[in-house]
Formats: sequence, C-alpha cells, structure tokens
Amino acid sequence: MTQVTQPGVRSDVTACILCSRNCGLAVEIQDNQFKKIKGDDQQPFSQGYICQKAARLEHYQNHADRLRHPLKRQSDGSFAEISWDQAIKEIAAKLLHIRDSYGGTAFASVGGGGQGNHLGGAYSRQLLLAMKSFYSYNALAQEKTGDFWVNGRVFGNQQCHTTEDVEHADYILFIGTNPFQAHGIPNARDTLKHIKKDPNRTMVVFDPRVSETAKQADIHLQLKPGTDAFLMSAMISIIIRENLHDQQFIDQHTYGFEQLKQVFLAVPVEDCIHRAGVDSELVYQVARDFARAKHGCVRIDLGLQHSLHTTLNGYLEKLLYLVTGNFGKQGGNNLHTALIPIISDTDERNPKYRRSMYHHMFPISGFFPPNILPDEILKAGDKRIRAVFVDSSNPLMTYADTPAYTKAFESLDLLVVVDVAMTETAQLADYVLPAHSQFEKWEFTGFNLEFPKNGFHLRHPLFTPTGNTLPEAEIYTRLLEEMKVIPKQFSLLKKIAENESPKTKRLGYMAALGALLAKNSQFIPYAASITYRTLGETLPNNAASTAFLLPLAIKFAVENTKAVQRAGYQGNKLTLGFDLFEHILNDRSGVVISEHHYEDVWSLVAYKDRKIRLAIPEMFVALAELKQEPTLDQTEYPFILFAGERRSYNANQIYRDPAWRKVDPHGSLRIHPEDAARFEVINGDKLRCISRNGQVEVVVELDAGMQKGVVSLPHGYGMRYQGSEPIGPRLNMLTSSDHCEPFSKTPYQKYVPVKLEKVA
Ligand SMILES: Nc1nc2c(c(=O)[nH]1)N[C@H]1C(S)=C(S)[C@@H](COP(=O)(O)OP(=O)(O)OC[C@H]3O[C@@H](n4cnc5c(=O)[nH]c(N)nc54)[C@H](O)[C@@H]3O)O[C@H]1N2
Ligand SMILES: Nc1nc2c(c(=O)[nH]1)N[C@H]1C(S)=C(S)[C@@H](COP(=O)(O)OP(=O)(O)OC[C@H]3O[C@@H](n4cnc5c(=O)[nH]c(N)nc54)[C@H](O)[C@@H]3O)O[C@H]1N2
Ligand code: SF4
Ligand SMILES: [Mo]
Repeated sequence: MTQVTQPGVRSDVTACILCSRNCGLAVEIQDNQFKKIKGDDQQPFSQGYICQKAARLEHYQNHADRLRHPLKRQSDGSFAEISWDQAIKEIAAKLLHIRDSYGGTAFASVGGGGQGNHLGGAYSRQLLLAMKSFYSYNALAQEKTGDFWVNGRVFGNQQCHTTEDVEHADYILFIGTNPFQAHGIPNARDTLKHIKKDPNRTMVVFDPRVSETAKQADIHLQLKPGTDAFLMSAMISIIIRENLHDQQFIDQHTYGFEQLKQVFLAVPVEDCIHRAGVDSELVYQVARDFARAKHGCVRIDLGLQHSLHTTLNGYLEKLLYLVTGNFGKQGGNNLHTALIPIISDTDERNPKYRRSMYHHMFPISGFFPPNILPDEILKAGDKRIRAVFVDSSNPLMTYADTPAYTKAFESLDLLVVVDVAMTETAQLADYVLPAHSQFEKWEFTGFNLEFPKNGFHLRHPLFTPTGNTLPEAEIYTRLLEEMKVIPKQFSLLKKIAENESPKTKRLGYMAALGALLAKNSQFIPYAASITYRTLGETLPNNAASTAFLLPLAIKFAVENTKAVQRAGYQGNKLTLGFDLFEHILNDRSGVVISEHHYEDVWSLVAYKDRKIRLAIPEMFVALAELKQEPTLDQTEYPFILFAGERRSYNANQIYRDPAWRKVDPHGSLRIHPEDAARFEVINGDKLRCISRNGQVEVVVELDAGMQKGVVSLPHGYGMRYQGSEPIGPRLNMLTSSDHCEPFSKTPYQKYVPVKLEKVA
C-alpha cells in the first residue's frame, strides 16, 4: 500500500520499465518525483532483484524532452500547441477521409507498446480495426517473428511460445544472448552467479565476443558471427548419429523424427564446425553432455535473431531441446500461459491474412516487419500506405535504414505520434499527442512468460500527471467516438455497472456486456473502450483503463481453471476470473495467476493431438541451402559490425537524457587491439564506421574480447536531447532495409559489413 514515511515522502511499489523482466520496485516519492528506488521484495517473481539501470528512472519521468501539450505542425515546420479537442477532431476527420477515399490498406499502425507499457496497446489496436486495416508494424517483427513462425509449425499456433527454466537447469546453453547485461531471464545476475558457483551445473555460451556472460561460463564457444546454424545443425547431427536423442520422448510426444533423422545424418559435421571456427572436440563434448544432462535448457536472443538464418536458427534451437527430451519438465524449455494476448496466430498458408501491397509480405503472429515499411509507403503507387500512427516507438532511431524511414515518413499524408517525449520520429509528425508517463497511469506488460508459475503485475499510478497530457485509453477512445465508430454513451451498460451489488460481483455487468456485443457484433473490436467508459468508471482509484482485464481474466480462468485455483483464487470455472480480477486490481506488487504441473505443458500444445511436429519442410530446404552458402566477400567491407549491443547504460530509446549514464557516454566502438593498432588508434580516438548505406563517427574502446575483424556498437544511443547533435552512434544510419532474412524480413543487425577509417 502507499504509505507516508516522513512528512512529504510517500512509499509505493511499481515495476521497472526498461526490459522485459519488469522487476518489482519499492520507491519513495517526494514532490512528485522519485526520491529512492530499490527492489520490491513482495514482487512474486523478481523478489527484490534489480539491476543498476532501474535506479535512474527519474531521468525517464522528468526530463527536458517530455511532451506537455498536443502539438500540430505548422506550414513553416514549427509546432504549435493546440487543444485536445482540436487535435482529436482534425485527426479523426483526416483518418476518415483517408479510409473512405483509399481503403483500409492506406493506414498502418507502428509500435503499440514498449518494454513497460502494453496497457495502451489494447486501445491503440482498436484504431487499426476502425481504419479497416491489418497493417500492424512492431519491433517484435524485427527480431522474434522468425521464431514465432517456427512455433506455429512445431506447436500448432504462433501464440505458443516457450520459456526456459534456467534456474532449475543443470546444463544451460546461452546461444546469442548476454543475460548479464540484457537480462531476459529471471534475476539474471544472481541466477548466473548460482550456476557458476555450483560444480554440478554447466553453463555454455555461444558468442563471438567474450561477453560478460561468457566470462562466467564453464565453456565458451567463440564462434564466427552468423555461423550458429552451422554449429547447431552439427550438434543435432552428432546427437542423432551417436544415438543420444531421447527416443522415448520422441515416440511419445512427436511426429516426424524419421524424416528428421535422415536430414541430419546428411549434415557434414566437420565442415560445419570448421565453418563456425570453433574447436571440434569441444563441440562434441557439449553436444554429448547436453544430450545426457538431466535438466538441459536453451536460452537464445538477438545473437541468433538479428543474424543470418534467423528462422532456421529458431528451428534448430528448438530441435536441440526437443530431440533430447528437455521439454515439459523442470529445468527444460516449456510453453507458458498468457493473460494478455500480445501476439496472434496468422499462418501464411491461410489466405484470410492479407499481404502487404509492395512486398506481398505476410504477417507473422499478427505483425508486419519494419524492414518493408519504407517501400510500402514509397513504392506501392496507388496502393501505398498514406497515413501512419506511431505509438510507444521511435522508428526513426530503432528501425533499420534511417534514411529510408525519413524519406518515407516525410512523404506521408498524415503522421501522428503518441509518445511521452519529443522523439526524432515525433519531429516529423503532423500531430504529436502527449501521453501520461508509465508512472502517471495504470500500466502492465504482457511479458509474463513463466512456467509452471506465471504472474501478472498491474501497476498503479505513482505521480500526478503534469501538463496537458492524457493516457492512451482516453486518447484512442476519444478518437473512436469522434470517428463515430462507437457512440459516446452506453447508458444502460453503465447503469448496470453502477448498480451492481457487491454480492453479484460483476456478473450482471458481464452478462449485459455479452448481450450487447452479441446483438451488435460491430462493437466487438472495441470492447476495451466500451468497458473503459462503462465498468471502468465505477472502478476505484480511477482505474477505468483496466476494466478490459475483467473479460481477459475470466477467459484465462476458463482456459486454465485448475492452475488458477492452485494459485489460490476462489470460484468455479466461470466465477474464478472475477476473483482473479479483484486480486490483479488490488495486489499492488503483482500476483501469481497460474500454477501448473510440468506435465500440463502438453495441454498448451495447440495441435489437437497435443503432439509436436519435428519435420518442417521449409526448414529442410533452408538446411540444404546452408551447405551451398558461399562465405562473405569482405574485400570492400572487411569488418562485421554488431549494430546493437546491450551494455550497462543503454535501454532501447526509453531514456533520452544522457545524464542517466554513469559510463560509456559516447557509446563507443569495441574493437580488438590488433585491429585498432592497424588504424593507429587507442581508447578515446575517433574512427569513421562506413557501411554501404551510410556512416557514423565513433569513439574507440579497445576490447581484447572482440574477435579480430569484428566490431561492436551499442543500441539505444544517437538521440538528440533538447535538439542537440546526436549523442552516440545513430546505428540505423548504417543498416539497410533490404539487409534482412528473405523469409521473415528480420534485419541482420548483428551482421553489418563495414569498413573503418581514421578521422583526421
Ligand atoms: N542493458 C540493456 N538491456 C536490454 C536492452 C537494452 O537496450 N539495454 N534491450 C532489451 C531488448 S529489446 C532485447 S531484444 C534484449 C536483447 O538481449 P541480447 O540478445 O541478449 O543482447 P545483445 O547484446 O543484443 O546480443 C547478445 C549477444 O549476441 C552476440 N552475438 C552477436 N552476433 C552473434 C552471432 O552471430 N552468434 C551468436 N551466438 N552470438 C552473437 C553478441 O556478442 C552479444 O553478446 O535485451 C533487452 N535488455
Ligand atoms: N540497429 C539496431 N536497431 C535496433 C536494435 C538493435 O539491436 N540494433 N534493437 C531492436 C530491438 S530488439 C527493439 S525491441 C527495438 C525497440 O525500439 P522501439 O520499438 O522504437 O521501442 P523503444 O526504443 O523502447 O521506444 C520506446 C518509445 O516509447 C516512448 N514511451 C515511453 N513510455 C511511453 C508511454 O507510456 N506511452 C507512449 N505512448 N510512449 C512511451 C519512449 O519515449 C520512446 O520514444 O529497437 C530495435 N532496433
Ligand atoms: S532493466 Fe530489467 S533487469 Fe534491470 S531492473 Fe529493470 S526490469 Fe529488472
Ligand atoms: Mo527487443
């Protein structure tokens, strides 16, 4: 509960918004500012853990680039403050004009939730539907969609997503991820420390760089960039050749192994290992020990997903734990439940999911890849995208190919940006709509990916909003009302909500809502705004925007009844969700929402027969092509750049004020000392980093942990704070839209060919 500790100082709890872990925070607040930030022991998952980044959150909450008023671009390019009424009226009229003149395909939404804010996504999503569009572009489709596609084939639905029980594993493969800096696993640094200390547990890291995690590892396979597919296919081949696969698991739970076996017996193991440039004996040892481990698990991230063969990598990674039977058990990889459906299932074989106009690209898990958007705006002729709504995202900085994005966004008929800060993307907008910060409104994320226990944390507002800002729920609901997609009032429904007796919980309301939507199916897509304006207005503490969680909680409880009961909620299949909702609303440090048994994982497999499909024909083709893949010609661009490393002081584009950083103010280029010597540069000197698309000037940092011929720059720099020159590298000046995996169109950000020049 919020408490007053000393005069003027309040304590409260919330969560960190800087990475997908969303660790619980216990905070002290004074004068509407953070005074002290530490870990919240009561948060059921992070249990008090935080990293160094969270303590700096005042730099997100208050800084000079915060937006305070709705803005409209003037003919001379400057911005003028306007009222919300004017903004909503003008934008609604323009949207309707575009929709009714050119059809829904002329509109795209971009973003819709970052590392900490997914509540607003339920509302922004409605605008896409009101525009009769299905073009949702999102950062997930520049990293994870290859993986989601594989999940769809292996488990039967792209919403089936796996998690890794690193805390209970005795043999862990970290492939292309640096959890010491990037987290992504529970309480990463503590977890890594425990594994390191325990002689019975083995940590193996696959990384071209001696990363902070690699330094803690028992075994480091320092492979060449972009060669994971070679290495993983060699390992799977070794496991199958040596009969180390788990035949019993395979027989009981999977289809397609015989086909798989033939394909992997044909993998040229030695060639593949050679290609990856690692010690052959070590690879055999890791393959054998992983297969024999009691509790083996695999954790991957951008080192695989932002590199060559993204989709194939996702497949091979899954095969590693599936053929060894490390699935559906403690310390293995498992599927998990989800209260908030952030992704959907859009299998490209289903013609119902419409493709993009220029690239004929299909959505994966509901999202289109940012790499194609500039072309869809600039090159699709009459079918082009003419209006874009950007929310919680800064694509001018974070999507590949800044020059292409700049040109595309400048050519739009309408660009609207909803953000808390004046970003580089907002600078190009026709209208900029200022949102409450994540600590000024109700918030949550959908990044709860745990199994067998899963959780959810609804955060209460901490601060009084300053300036003329609104929460996303209000912004989008007003727009829908102005567009006459929904009426301004649902008087009957609201009256039922107001008069509901505590005894009936909210049953009367839910019955009335169900009846309304059954009779008026055109309102179904707008259930979030309807609950916001009706039930929402009766919830305590201005929690209106959270009302749509009630139907989601009910659905979740119906689908996972026993697991929800085990987590301590009262009621039967139909009433349990009401109790869950009350706890979500009132338990400020977050709640456990489901508690499964490991063997329940099979009920989360989407194929009706609950069996896993191991053989994916498209992936067999990709594997065959691997054998013929030529090595890169490096004559013109002799270095491979990792364009986007996670370090101690970067956090996507969430912090704009450079004062938050305690080290690495320039976001330096890490380079092997011998490579640096060739350019006669030392720490602090400058180099020019040049790709085929652009160039940036960088500050040098010698790092003997880099491979020769490989350099690395951090993600999350390059912003212009208060209109300054860019601070640190603008990475996506170097990347190109077409430098991506042909299938998923996810960018090769960890494989950007560059050359270096000394700055005179
Ligand atoms: N500090 C910090 N933490 C963050 C973020 C942040 O901005 N800052 N962002 C969050 C987000 S959005 C994400 S998606 C995650 C990403 O988290 P991670 O993917 O774990 O982080 P990265 O540093 O991008 O990349 C991980 C590792 O991949 C290695 N790598 C590069 N190329 C290859 C390759 O070809 N093969 C292999 N095996 N490895 C390779 C790099 O050397 C690096 O150590 O981090 C999250 N956490
Ligand atoms: N070259 C290269 N590019 C990369 C990466 C890389 O490694 N290399 N990493 C990629 C990855 S993995 C990711 S996930 C993306 C992330 O890139 P984006 O999807 O652009 O997300 P963020 O950088 O988190 O941007 C968050 C935006 O949300 C705003 N914001 C914060 N709080 C709120 C709020 O409450 N409401 C609203 N409306 N807005 C808010 C912030 O001010 C900021 O402008 O970047 C990608 N880009
Ligand atoms: S950045 Fe991630 S790991 Fe660090 S405190 Fe925030 S949520 Fe936790
Ligand atoms: Mo990400």
